Amino acid sequence: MLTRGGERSPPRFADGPGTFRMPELSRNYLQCGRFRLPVSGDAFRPLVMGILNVTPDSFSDGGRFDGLELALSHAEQMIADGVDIVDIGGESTRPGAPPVSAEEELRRVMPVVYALRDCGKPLSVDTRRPLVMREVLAAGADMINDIEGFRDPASLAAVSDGDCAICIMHMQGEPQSMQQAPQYGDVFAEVRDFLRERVARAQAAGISADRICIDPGYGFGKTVAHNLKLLAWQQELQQAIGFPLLAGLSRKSTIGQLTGKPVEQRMAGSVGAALVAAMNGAQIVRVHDVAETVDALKVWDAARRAR
Ligand code: 9MG
Repeated sequence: MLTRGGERSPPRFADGPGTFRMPELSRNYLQCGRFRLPVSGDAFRPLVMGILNVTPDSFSDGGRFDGLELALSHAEQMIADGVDIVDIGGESTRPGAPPVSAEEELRRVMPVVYALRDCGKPLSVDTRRPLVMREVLAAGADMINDIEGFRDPASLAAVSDGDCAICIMHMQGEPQSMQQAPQYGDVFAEVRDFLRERVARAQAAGISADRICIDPGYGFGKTVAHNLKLLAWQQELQQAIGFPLLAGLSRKSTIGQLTGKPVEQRMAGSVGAALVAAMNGAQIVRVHDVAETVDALKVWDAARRAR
């Protein structure tokens, strides 16, 4: 299949999806602020990023964690359950969600960052606002997860100094309208080319390769068919770019459409999706259900090591 740049989509590995290959990365670790997380080599096992929404209408927890106390007890539980990274978000990214001001986002997120910064786990903040990025990094955050892929030059400038990790995600459109009519010629090639270009820009802005991870952005301007194609080809995507890959499918509408389940009954489907993502080359999975995902990944990791 020819892509716009004339490059062919890579052929699927002969042994098919689900046959794990150790990623070819220039470094065995992701530099994540105060932490170095193994992403390849003997010490590697898939990392679990736990979602800590601090929005009143959070995507799938019905706003139960909008208070500081509830957010902290949720984080404590995730840590007890074996989380590797805590991802704090103060703006809902679900399709159709209205944007919030930077001030409101800071009001939601900052107390949580201050309260958790010595919890022993890397803190990621999911934000697309340069002001929020600067403030949370100054307060001790280790990673910035930007659903806009750092397209705003001010966002790149906000993260270029220091040693925080960055997650560059692909999204077609804006959260408010992205699911209205997503369209691609070749979704694999378009996502790959976008991520490659953004990685190059990040490196040109002075961000070293060991601080960067990529994300196909499941559900962000993509139909179920687009998401499935990316998931099936995800290992090839990771290897085509050569950076650790983060996959977030937890409780998303694709899981709902595949299982026929409402959001509050998507745990098993989400654990299955995280497992498929890890088997297809994700180094990090972003999930709501930490304990269940950790257990599922332990089983797969043990089996892959026995081979
Ligand atoms: C904030 N957020 C919601 N879904 C996400 C996903 O799939 N990846 C990343 N990096 N962030 C996400």
